Order: sequence, then C-alpha cells, then structure tokens
Amino acid sequence: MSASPSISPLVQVKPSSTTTYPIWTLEQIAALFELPFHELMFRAQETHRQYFPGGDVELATLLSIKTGGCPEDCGYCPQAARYHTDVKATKLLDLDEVLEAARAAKAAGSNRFCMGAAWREPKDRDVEKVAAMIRGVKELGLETCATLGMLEPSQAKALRDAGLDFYNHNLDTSEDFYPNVIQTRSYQDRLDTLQHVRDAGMSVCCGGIIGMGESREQRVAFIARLANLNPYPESVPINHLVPVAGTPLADQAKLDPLEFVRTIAVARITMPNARVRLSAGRQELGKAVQAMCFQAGANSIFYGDQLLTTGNPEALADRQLLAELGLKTKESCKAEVQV
Ligand code: SAM
Ligand code: DTB
Ligand code: SF4
Repeated sequence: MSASPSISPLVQVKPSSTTTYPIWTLEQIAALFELPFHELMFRAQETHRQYFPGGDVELATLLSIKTGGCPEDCGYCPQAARYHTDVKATKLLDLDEVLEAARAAKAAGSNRFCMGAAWREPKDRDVEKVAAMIRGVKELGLETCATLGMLEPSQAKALRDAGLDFYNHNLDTSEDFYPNVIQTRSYQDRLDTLQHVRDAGMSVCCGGIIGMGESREQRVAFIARLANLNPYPESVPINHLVPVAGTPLADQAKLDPLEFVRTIAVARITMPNARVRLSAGRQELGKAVQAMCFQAGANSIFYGDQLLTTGNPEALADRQLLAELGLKTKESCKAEVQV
C-alpha cells in the first residue's frame, strides 16, 4: 500500500457526550508504518511538540509487591508458576516495605509509583491491603498506579476510593496474535477490566509488548485497538520483549530495532495526548535506539534499577542519558515553574 498524503482519522462521537475521539482505520495506521522513516519521525515530532510543548519525560518507578507463582500462562512472563525460571515466589509485601520503596523513588525524582502483583485477579482482602498501600503512597505526594490483574467493578471502585490514579492493564498485542501468547484469559476479559477501570473514574494505563513474533499487520491491529479505545489510554507502555530463560518466548528472534521505533512513533501520532512510555527492554535497546524512541515521541520511562523481576538501566545512567540528550524530567519542569 502506498502512503496516503493525508493520514487523518475519522471522528467518533461518544453517545450522549460532546467529546469527540478520532477513529483510526487499519489502513491509516498501516500507511503510517509504511512512511519513509524520516517522514514518520517528522510527523511524530510535529505531534509531540504540539501536544507536549514542554517536551518533558515522566519517570515512573515500579515495585513488585507480590512476585511469582502466578497461575496464568502469559508466554513472555517469568512470573508464571508453570514456567521454570529463576523467579522465586514471594508473599505480598508489608505496607512498611512498600512505603520505604516509595520514599526512595520520590527522593530519586520519580513522578509515579506503580505497584505490580503477579495475580490473575486480586481477592477482595488483597484489594484492602493494596488500598492501604495506595493511601500511604499518595500521602508522600506521588501519583499512584497499580497492576493487579483482572478487576471486578467493585474492586475498581475500592481502589479508586483509596486514591488510585492509574490502573495498568495491558492488551499486550493484537486480538488475533493474542492466543499464540496467552490462553488462560481472553482478550475480552482484558477489555472488560479496562471498562471497569474507566467506569470507576480512574485513568487507564494500557499498552503491550512488541517483538513477540507478531507480524507488522498485527502491530498495526494492536495500535488500532489502543488508539480506538474511547477514550484512548492516558498512559501507553510500549514494552520490548525481554526474553527470559524458561519462558516459551525465551528464544524469540530479535525484532529490528527500527520497527520498534516506528511503533513508538505511530503510538505517538495516533494517541497524541497520551504519555507513551518506553517500558521494558531498555537495557537491551541501548542508548542510540532509546534516543530515537524519544525523538519518535516517547515521553515516559520506567525509572529505577529493577522492573518487576528483570533489570532496568540504573537510575544514575538514566539521569545521565536524559542530561546527554538535553531532556528534562517532569519533576524538574514542575520545579522550574514553581521558582
Ligand atoms: N499480573 C498482572 C497482569 O498481567 O495484568 C500485572 C503484572 S504483568 C507482569 C504486567 C505486564 O508486564 C504484562 O501485561 C506485560 O505487558 C509486561 N511484561 C511481563 N513480562 C514481560 C517481558 N518478559 N517482557 C516485556 N514485557 C513484559
Ligand atoms: C508494563 O507494561 N510494563 C511493566 C508494568 N507495565 C507493570 C512491567 C514490565 C515487566 C518486565 C518483566 C519483569 O521485570 O518481570
Ligand atoms: Fe501472571 Fe501477569 Fe505474568 Fe500473566 S503477565 S503470568 S497474569 S504476572
């Protein structure tokens, strides 16, 4: 297909609402992917500068509050009990341990604290314990995010009442590639949880993983699903697969890094107001590809020496990289405004 000169989405109007959201067709998104690389980067930059004139980068710190032993079968995940990985299962952390990690994240300059649990879905008593963690982290002045698996509407409301700002739940990939990776819960289950999060009035953090063996067409369909959520997510984590020994995707062939950069650029153009987060896999991407991702419109990273169970660039190295690229953090921009 040749690139159309004007790749503009149609506009959808939510029933009984005056807010309009664009609808992106698969053809339009495919045409973006097919643009000459420099043209795609230019368009992504144009969008980024229009919607984020400050150009700052958000820093989100992750903490695994309950690690391993998960009953699900996500083919990429070192925390699934059924795969033989080096991850040791632990019980839910105590409130004090979580708050200590949150204080350290705040001191290191983080904006958001994201608590992750290796659950298919939380029990109501787990939600109560996580709610106490959310209240404590909020009191420190950090934005809060949690990723605990599937949620019932009442659980989403309880988390919101505790002050949760964002709930992370990923679609992970396109609907047709999804069964190649996950069989223990459906794509629709994920969409249902996202709806419960929206209905409870929280912001949505939703993205996925690139480089699991999906085709270009499937990457197009994945971005279309995210961009056509009504409204699209406020935070979009784009993870690069971290192949972990013992998981079914351990030996997955490496994706062309430019295809990853293209995916970031297309996410930026199709979800212009979202924080597009350059997520897992940054250690493997290296400095130059990360720089291209920022150029393509990524404006958020996971910040801290550890993701959930795998490594992340050291915080000091990240501060040096941002300084080298002349990128400001969201926190430093806030401080400048207050001066
Ligand atoms: N158990 C909860 C769930 O699945 O919703 C929350 C935690 S789960 C680890 C959150 C996300 O991390 C997954 O949806 C996936 O996108 C990402 N992830 C997990 N393992 C990964 C890996 N090896 N490489 C890249 N991303 C990964
Ligand atoms: C997301 O999309 N990526 C984060 C966060 N949401 C919870 C998790 C990445 C996990 C990478 C593998 C690990 O460290 O276990
Ligand atoms: Fe469990 Fe989440 Fe890992 Fe899937 S991604 S195996 S649900 S921890």
